[in-house]
Amino acid sequence: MKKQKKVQMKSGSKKMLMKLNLIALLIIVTLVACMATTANAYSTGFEDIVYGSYSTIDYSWVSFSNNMGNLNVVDSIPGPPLSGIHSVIGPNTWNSQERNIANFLVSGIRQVSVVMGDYDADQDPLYLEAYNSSNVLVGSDYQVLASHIYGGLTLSVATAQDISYVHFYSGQPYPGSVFFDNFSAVPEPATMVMLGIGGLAAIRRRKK
Ligand SMILES: [Ca+2]
Ligand SMILES: [Ca+2]
Repeated sequence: MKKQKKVQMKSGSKKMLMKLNLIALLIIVTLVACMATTANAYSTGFEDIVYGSYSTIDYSWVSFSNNMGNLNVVDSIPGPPLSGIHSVIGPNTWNSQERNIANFLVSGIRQVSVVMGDYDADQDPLYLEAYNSSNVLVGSDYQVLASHIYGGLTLSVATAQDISYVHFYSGQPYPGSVFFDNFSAVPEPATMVMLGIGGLAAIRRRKK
């Protein structure tokens, strides 16, 4: 900011204008870099969690749990897009009410994606449901993993409202019988874009 004011005070010459353009370009590049970083703000493939059984799997930004029992970090990777050597599966109760849950510990989450998959044994209907802090459904995704597939599908939601938590699970005939991996969450991209536009507008005004 100080630099820009100094440049403006000397003003006049084409050189100075070029300098201003360069500064504007640098700011734009920085903003774009910030937005790109924000686009991948939070993610985990569970590679950092030791194999075992957990009532909750906790990160600074999210807490994972299952309404029917413990989550199990296992070495089952049926195929892509599951990846690495760690995935997670619930208690596998075959109860249609079994839900994996991710409670966000940070505010402003607007996009969520998760990979769910299985070995080829059965067809898996896959569900992702996003709720706001008033327990209102604000977004959902549904896909069916065919019975011959070794691997999974990526389910995602993007909403205009803040997401407080998501449920993700598989339905009949064997509810709960899928592994999940590569969970990611993106906070408020709209706000970041508005900040970027505001910054650019300020630069334009200064140049005039
Ligand atoms: Ca993994
Ligand atoms: Ca299954």
